[in-house]
Amino acid sequence: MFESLTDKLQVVFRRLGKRGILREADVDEVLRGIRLALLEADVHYKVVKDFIGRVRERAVGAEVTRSLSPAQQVIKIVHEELAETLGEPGRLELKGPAPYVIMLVGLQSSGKTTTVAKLARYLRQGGHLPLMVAGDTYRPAAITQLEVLGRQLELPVYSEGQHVSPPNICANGVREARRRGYDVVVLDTAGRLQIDEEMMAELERIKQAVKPVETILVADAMTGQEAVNIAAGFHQQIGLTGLILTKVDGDARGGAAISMRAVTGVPIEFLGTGEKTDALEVFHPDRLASRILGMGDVLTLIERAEAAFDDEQAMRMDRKLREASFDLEDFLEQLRQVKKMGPLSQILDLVPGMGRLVQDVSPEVTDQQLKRIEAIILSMTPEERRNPRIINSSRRKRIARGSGTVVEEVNALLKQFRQMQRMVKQLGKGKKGMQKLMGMFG
Ligand SMILES: Nc1nc2c(ncn2[C@@H]2O[C@H](COP(=O)(O)OP(=O)(O)OP(=O)(O)O)[C@@H](O)[C@H]2O)c(=O)[nH]1
Ligand SMILES: [Mg+2]
Repeated sequence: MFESLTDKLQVVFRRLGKRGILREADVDEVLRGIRLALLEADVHYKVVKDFIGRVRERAVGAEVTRSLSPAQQVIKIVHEELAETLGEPGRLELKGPAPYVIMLVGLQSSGKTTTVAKLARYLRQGGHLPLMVAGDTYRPAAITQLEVLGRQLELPVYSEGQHVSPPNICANGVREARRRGYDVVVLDTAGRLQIDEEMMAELERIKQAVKPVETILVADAMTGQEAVNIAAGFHQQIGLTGLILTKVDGDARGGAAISMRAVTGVPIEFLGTGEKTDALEVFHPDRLASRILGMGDVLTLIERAEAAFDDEQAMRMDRKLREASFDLEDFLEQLRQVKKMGPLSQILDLVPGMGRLVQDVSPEVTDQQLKRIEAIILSMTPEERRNPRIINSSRRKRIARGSGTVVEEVNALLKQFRQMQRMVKQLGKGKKGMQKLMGMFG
């Protein structure tokens, strides 16, 4: 699922990545791309409109964070807003006196019966004693299907055959659970091809009879634009507390997930990721958002960059660079910031395109080089660091000895530093110190 949406967004972001500075027109272009990608993934147009509006507002008015590039900033905003749209992490609300009743509803073949078994299994793992109730009397095979699953899992199923009304079966099931000490009851209900009055009325009666703590809509992730009407319909008529999306392992375009949560306002609790009873994932909006954007790695990098660089420090460096008063002390400080982000090899791997560029360089070598550069600078006196011009040949020899390196390496570093200073002056404003430095190593 989400593959094509992910591909399209990647194209949008790749184009963005090449921009040094972000103008309003760039933001608009990116947003057009995102909008199109979401619509093509079957996200409801109203949801898309809302989403784009929020991203735009933040992207245009965004305070410049010095630790991130403009492209990174937009990706970060899109990611956060997407996670926000997807809601909170899934959590079953089992509150009040036991037994807690969880009622699953949904259209035909959406995966209700399978999900009843998945949930029962999940609950047992969490230390609960679940009882499944066969509340679908319309299809003869439905009861058998649940009983088979119960036997597979060695979990109890309550059924009364086909000739008792579903509200009665469900109420009896809950009574049975209370009598025998089961603390959670998971109800399977009948599905219809589409929403109809009769089905809704019966679900309503079941709800009245058993007072569920959770009424969860089980919906097929493959449902396209229809998803919105289905979710809204169920929510208006019987009142939902949560959603479970099934068949997420299929090739759905993913729009349903984004839309259904947005129109109902109830959380997505779980994702069904396969036919087997262990194929159930607790829902995490930020993880799904990363998956949709296909940018897990970039997001990790953004987080690390933010953690490693505080804004104040970045601002100070920026000022120094502009005033060309950037010296080896500052260089050392920047080096240490880069090191805080993790081994250089890993950082480079995380930067799109970079991993491929430096494939030939052994990662140990790069990190080793960083350490040697640090040792060289540390062997200088503060005076030398502030004013590298004074480092004559006898000082070079001393520094090489002190850092366990050779004079050639000291020379190379000083040359590199002079080049950098020149480059900094040429670049002037605009680009940020950090990026310039990263460029040195790239
Ligand atoms: N790949 C995949 N298949 C699933 C998933 N959940 C359910 N299925 C399959 O979807 C089909 C329908 O599942 P059921 O659990 O019988 O659906 P239902 O909503 O109970 O159907 P009715 O009772 O007829 O309304 C079955 O073949 C399941 O194996 C899932 O997460 N992934
Ligand atoms: Mg069923």
